[in-house]
Amino acid sequence: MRTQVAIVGAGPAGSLLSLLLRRHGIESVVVERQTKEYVLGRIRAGVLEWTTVELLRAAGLADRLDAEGHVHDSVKIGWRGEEILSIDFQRLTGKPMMSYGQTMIQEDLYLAAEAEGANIVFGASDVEIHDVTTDQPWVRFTADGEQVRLDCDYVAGCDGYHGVSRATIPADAKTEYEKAYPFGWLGILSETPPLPHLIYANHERGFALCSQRNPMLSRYYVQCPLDDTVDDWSDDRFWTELLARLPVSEGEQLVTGPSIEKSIAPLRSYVCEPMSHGRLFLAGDAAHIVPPTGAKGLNLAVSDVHYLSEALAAHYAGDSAPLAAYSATALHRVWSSVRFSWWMTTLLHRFPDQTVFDQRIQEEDLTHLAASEASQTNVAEQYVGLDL
Ligand code: RFL
Ligand code: PHB
Repeated sequence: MRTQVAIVGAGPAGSLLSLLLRRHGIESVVVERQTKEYVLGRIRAGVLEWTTVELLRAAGLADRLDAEGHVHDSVKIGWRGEEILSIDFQRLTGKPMMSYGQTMIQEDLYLAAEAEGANIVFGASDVEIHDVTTDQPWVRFTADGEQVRLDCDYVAGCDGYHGVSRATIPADAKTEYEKAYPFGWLGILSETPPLPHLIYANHERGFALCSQRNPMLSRYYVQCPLDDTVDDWSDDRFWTELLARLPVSEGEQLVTGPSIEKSIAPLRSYVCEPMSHGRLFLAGDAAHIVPPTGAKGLNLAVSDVHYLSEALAAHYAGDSAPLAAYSATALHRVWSSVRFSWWMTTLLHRFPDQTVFDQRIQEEDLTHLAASEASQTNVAEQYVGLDL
């Protein structure tokens, strides 16, 4: 089998890349380890930067997003169980944000891929990437019990943090930057009306976040110890803990109900530099991880594949400079999001070794943020993200 670009992984990065390349007349084959149903069952991101919305619109992939996404102009941050500040990013930056679940984006991308005849091989096992430092790279995988060799011009590694692509790059050809945080997020979905705002809460019992998917589907998170399992968290325990951490006026509006999904994710920051090796280009979580506190991971996956698709299109049209610059171009945005997500995480969570002094410093940062429009503008600019 032969194609121009072999894409490993059909998460948001890989499936969107395949569609963006088609718009430039570039062929690709996507190989995905899981089944389609498995990928669609993962509950992850929920907040999109406006650049992500506009990019999906420009690619003709935003009909349902425009019909069903929830545009919001501000976020709230609560602390000490009573104080609340609101950051109005529409007023401060001229840009809103959009609440729209990653599951729905993934469904939209798979529907478009099917309608356009894009080639995605689900259930591909034993994926191996070969000869990326030659001009004839190839990928081998097993599908339906048969080994397949896929020859290509380029390989896009879009297979997430645990994929094979990054591991293909020799240790002496990459530098890895990593920070693990000493806690996780326990997230639940419930078929209850969400609070009208996205609210992040700093509390002595730990961080909490209220978000949404649609008018009858809410998404909530609480910070939890890394060794907790979902069995430690009955619905009752979850709601009691969430209520204890929210500002009282927000908690009064909370509608509780049975959870329909519950999962725990550890928090880490990670960057691999460069994001390329020979003819292999990494995009999305395969190259970098941010803690979800800044809502940046999916947005970075989208901006990476935007840069990569434009660079490949320029290359096939005769200009190879953007492809040579892909890693540097993407990393500029990556580090901006890594820094912001680290800062949000540090400001809002309770660290196990945190003293009362440290807590007062966090509260002072929040008090200052509440009083200073300059500080709010700084946060708003980073939350809505850089222009492409
Ligand atoms: P994905 O989504 O991990 O997809 C990678 C795909 O590659 C497949 N794969 C392989 N395929 C073939 N061979 C192999 N050897 C393979 N190994 C893996 C996998 O099965 C999978 O289908 O990476 P991608 O496409 O780069 O997308 C990244 C995003 O999923 C991620 O950054 C976001 O979900 C992060 N994130 C958030 N991002 C935001 O922008 N806004 C948010 O509000 C937000 N909230 C979140 C989040 C992530 C969370 N978790 C669970 C870590 C909230 C949470 C709780
Ligand atoms: C979500 O809705 O899942 C969500 C919202 C904001 C974040 C992270 C996750 O910072």
